[in-house]
Amino acid sequence: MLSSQQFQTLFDATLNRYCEARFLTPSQLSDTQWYQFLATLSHQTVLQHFPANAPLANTRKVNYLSMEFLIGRLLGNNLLSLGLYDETNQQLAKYGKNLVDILEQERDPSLGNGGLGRLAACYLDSMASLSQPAIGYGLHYQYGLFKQAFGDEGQQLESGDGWERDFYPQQYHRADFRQTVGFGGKVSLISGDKYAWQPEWTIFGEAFDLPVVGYKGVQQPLRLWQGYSESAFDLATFNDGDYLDAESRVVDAAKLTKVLYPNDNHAEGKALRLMQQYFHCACSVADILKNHLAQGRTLEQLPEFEVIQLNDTHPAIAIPELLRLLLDQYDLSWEQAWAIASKTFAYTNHTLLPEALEQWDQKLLTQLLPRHILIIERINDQLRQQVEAAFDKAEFDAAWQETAVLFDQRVRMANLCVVGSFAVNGVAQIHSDLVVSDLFPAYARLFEGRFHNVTNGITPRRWIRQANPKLSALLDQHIQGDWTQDLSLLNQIEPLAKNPAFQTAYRAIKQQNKQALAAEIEQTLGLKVNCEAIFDVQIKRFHEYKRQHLNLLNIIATYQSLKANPQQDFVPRVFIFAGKAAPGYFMAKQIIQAINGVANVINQDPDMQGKLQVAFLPDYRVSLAEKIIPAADVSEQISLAGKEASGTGNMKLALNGAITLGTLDGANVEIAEFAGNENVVIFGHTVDSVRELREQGYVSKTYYEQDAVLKQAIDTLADGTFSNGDTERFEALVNDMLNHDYFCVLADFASYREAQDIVAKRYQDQTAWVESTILNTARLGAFSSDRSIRDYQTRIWKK
Ligand code: GLS
Repeated sequence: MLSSQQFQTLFDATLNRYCEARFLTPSQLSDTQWYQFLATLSHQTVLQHFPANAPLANTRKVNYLSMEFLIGRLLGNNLLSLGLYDETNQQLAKYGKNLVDILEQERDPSLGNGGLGRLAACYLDSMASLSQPAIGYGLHYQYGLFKQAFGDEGQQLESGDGWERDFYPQQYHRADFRQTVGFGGKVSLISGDKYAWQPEWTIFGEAFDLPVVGYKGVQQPLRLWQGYSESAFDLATFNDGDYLDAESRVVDAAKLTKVLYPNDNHAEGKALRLMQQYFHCACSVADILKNHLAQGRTLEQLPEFEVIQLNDTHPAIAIPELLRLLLDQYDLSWEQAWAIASKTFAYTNHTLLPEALEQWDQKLLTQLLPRHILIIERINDQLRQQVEAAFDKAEFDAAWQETAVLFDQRVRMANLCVVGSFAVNGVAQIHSDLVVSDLFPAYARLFEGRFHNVTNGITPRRWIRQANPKLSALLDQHIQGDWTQDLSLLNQIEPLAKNPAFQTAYRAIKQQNKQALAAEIEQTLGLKVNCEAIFDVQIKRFHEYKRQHLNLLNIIATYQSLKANPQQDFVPRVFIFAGKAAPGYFMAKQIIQAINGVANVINQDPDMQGKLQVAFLPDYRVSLAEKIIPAADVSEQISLAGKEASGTGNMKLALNGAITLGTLDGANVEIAEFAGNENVVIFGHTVDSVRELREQGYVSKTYYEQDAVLKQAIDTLADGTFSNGDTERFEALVNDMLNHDYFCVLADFASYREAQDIVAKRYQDQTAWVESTILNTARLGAFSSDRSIRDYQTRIWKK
């Protein structure tokens, strides 16, 4: 580590060089240039002065394969981890600059969609902080998740998010770590279990390493692969005179890592996506094997030293890829290869939604990966024998229907993962239980001991220390020990929950954070919000199961009630939304547009000023989340029970002192358990009662007909009140709610409104409210991603 003096010297020398190269003096540097300079300085400091990871005795090295790493801005986080945040600020002050402003210059590398990608980033942070040897493997997308804006009619507009990957200062291009990846072509049997694959075309993958800097820990890489063509022209084809076709291969390679698929909880059955997945896996598996063998270890020792953790099914093709290499390149028998692979992979399931469980068309897979399909068929045959042996004749059909990897001309990737992994885990207790009871009961019988739970977590470095510096300073004052490294220490503030001085301080911080967010809202939307109001926050992807439209119906009903009865005793509210919808997800986009339509009317109504306001901030991303979360009073976690695997925003918000208003879904269940039922507000149907509702034949219209408040809310959505008289704009959404409503919004409406009343009543007693929010911070230390990583170490990665 650098001493303060050493850092100062390095800072001055690097700044001199940076300025000289540009013929500028420090006072002439723009904020963007200051950012570039600092990012380069921080990157060099990490590589030259921060220790790389060393193996641990009792856990294997983790190779974390994920198509998404939603890392967010790195500079601030890295300076904090290096212990150089304050020093840097002091150095900058000499030039009249402020670090917070400079950090705003960094573009978020948005290389993920939502919770799944952000979880991967939190886990990299925790693994580096705990010195768990690990490497993240992902793709170096040119465009991350699209930028979101809103059109005149409140509709979502998408544009490309160029994060200028080619100029990103905090990465290292390792052109020497080059892999060749084949596609298409023919397969021929050599002998025994060995085949030869002659791909039709090949492309290169080159690595870009972004160092992940652990808090007072070590640094290790996030390795992102980028696609290149073998050469500008495939010369053989060129000589044949078919050079136009040769050129099209060039496009294919560049296209491969051009853009992140913008889907969350939804599988896209496109060939390009499958190619991305295979490219990612082929590069990563080859790299893992190369590194393993370079240490003088045998192939048989692979599972002893390495684990390949599959972040959902997106990297599932890594399983047949490893088998292929072991069989065809290293001449192992099927039994030997299987023994190695099946002890190396572990799979995390992140969703039960059927539309998100990937299945590939067998024909497409055969065309693109002819050797892999043979391996998958072999896995399927082997599995069939196991299922035949374990289930009697009467049970077999049902068991096979659930467990088969190849079924109905489809390759079921979740099944491939379960069969090919030694451990499978869900991401919150209720979700892990449902994986066993609803998704894979036959597998649970077949592979006893394979299924686990590891409840998700979030890194306290980014989500408290960095995002909420004021709260962090208060915690520092009152907690013995470094809570950033051991979040269970937060329980030391529990005895202070009733302490008036502590309450005042805690509340003042929330108020200041609300003011900062209010300034952001005003700057972005031109809307002045009332900081005395409850800041009620729903920030996440737009998805019907997350039910932003339930929130919206309550807002409309509240508006109508205030219009009808302006004198009522009302606790002012600002409803804050942020989130993106997949560009192809029509219904989610309708919900976005409807919220904007309602916001427009309410915010312009003079009767509502300071009472009821709706702020929908565009372009939700990590850096925006960091601004909203510390300012929230209420955290909306209102998915239909059984649909949200875990959630992680719920953890960030609660730890920063927001009260969870939620259903018994995902990690809400555990949040309620730890915080205490009196410190959350739970409503709505449970997993069991949803089941009953469906069995009885759920008819949403009955609720509409029997509840005048609900009816009026839906009717005004339909009658043009919120769409400038356009009665068609929200037709699809209204029709869906009345005639379909798969996610039971109408069934939970009454209960949700009651819960909202409870929130308002509790907020009126500020002393009790603040006590409750303090207890949320004090009691939720278990939701640190450090705890999750320790769970992975003891339950899954152990040697
Ligand atoms: C998700 C789930 O929907 C979230 O509930 C979960 O918190 C997250 C991380 O485990 O994974 N699955 C998914 O496809 N996108 C997600 O955010």
